[in-house]
Amino acid sequence: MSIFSTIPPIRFAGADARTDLAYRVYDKDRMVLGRRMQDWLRCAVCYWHSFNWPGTDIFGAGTLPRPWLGPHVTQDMAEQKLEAAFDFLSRLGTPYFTFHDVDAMAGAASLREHEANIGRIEQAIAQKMAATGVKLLWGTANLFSHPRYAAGAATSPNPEVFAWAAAQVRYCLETTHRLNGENYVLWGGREGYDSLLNTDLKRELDQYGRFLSMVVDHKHKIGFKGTILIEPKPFEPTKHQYDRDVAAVYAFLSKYGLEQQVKVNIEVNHATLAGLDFEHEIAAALAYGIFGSIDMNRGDPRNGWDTDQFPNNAQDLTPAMLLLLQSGGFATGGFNFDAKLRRQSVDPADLFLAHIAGIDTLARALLNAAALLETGRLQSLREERYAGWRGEFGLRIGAGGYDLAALADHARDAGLDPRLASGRQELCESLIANSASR
Ligand code: XUL
Ligand code: CO
Repeated sequence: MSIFSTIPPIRFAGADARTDLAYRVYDKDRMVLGRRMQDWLRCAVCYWHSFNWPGTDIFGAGTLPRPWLGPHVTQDMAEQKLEAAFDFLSRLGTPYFTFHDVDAMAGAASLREHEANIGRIEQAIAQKMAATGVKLLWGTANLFSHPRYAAGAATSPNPEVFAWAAAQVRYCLETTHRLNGENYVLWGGREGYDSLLNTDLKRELDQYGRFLSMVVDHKHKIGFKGTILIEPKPFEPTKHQYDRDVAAVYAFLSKYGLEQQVKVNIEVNHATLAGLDFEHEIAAALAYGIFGSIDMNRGDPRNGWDTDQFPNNAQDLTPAMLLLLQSGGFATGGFNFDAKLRRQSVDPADLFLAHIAGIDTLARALLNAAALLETGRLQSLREERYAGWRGEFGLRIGAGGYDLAALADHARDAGLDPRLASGRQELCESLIANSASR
């Protein structure tokens, strides 16, 4: 029994469903381009917003019924939360969940207590996973809420804080490993600065590189086969976060020799906050070979903070879905709903309605993208645009057949006079606009 027990299991009922508590588009076994919808999307529910957030904001108290929360979370409360979370997950029917160490476990004042409490909840989680078949997409350690992390975790000016962070990551990575998690995420919420005046940026980056190398070494030592992921975000809570976007993460990884070891978890609204399109971040990660997973949400177009809203616009997401499909889909990643309710959404049904809408939005974008790919239009427009590079001249440049002087001489002597060809941008955009799913 939990606050979610009055909600019936959510099933696919098609466009004419008679209840709001049903999927209208997401039909998990429907085949799309040779793969089940569920296997393309690999949806996950996050523990923190869904079960660990009482509906507070910076001006107001909690509004949501979350009887298992309080100033000090006991093991009983943590288990009550777990019961509710898995009741919700099995009714919603998503294959995965994600969690931070402190979301799931009883509160702890010392590292000894922390180690014991994460171990106790791990056992209870393992039992719930076995009973329901729900799997772990990723675990992560919260290295940003406690006051000790106000000046950073790995990038703290105090090495004792670095050591605390190392301990938390060790326990959480090992727990994630034993729970067969498919990835382990590090979001550097405090790995950045509020003022450059008191910050040694080079030192902090070196510390962060050292920390991440230790995490990667430990992963190999314990035989964790999942993917280590960094989640870029430009700012909030700090003024500047070192992992500001995919390109910055790639530069950091390659400086510390970790570009083969670590990938990225791209969050929609973090891209927006960085002034980038979500699909840009996916394309960049694919280009650098570090695409891992996605945190699904959206911001509000009229403000610049992290509102973590559920997605509801399939057309907006279609370009990202095209990239995902063309790259062959997730390896170990998935779509994790890092999204939260609005404070007035106080009914247990609201958490279902939010996730149903988000999942149906993804399913619609998936169908749109698949239908568009099947027509081959976008692919052929793009191929045509680069046709010159597949011709003899283009291939020769690409293969290093000219040095700069030789190419200059050739361009001059051959009297090259290239003409601008249409980019067909409006046509491409109209193909997206008209890709509404059937
Ligand atoms: C914060 C955020 C985090 C990470 C996990 O903006 O997205 O919840 O996903 O720490
Ligand atoms: Co996130």
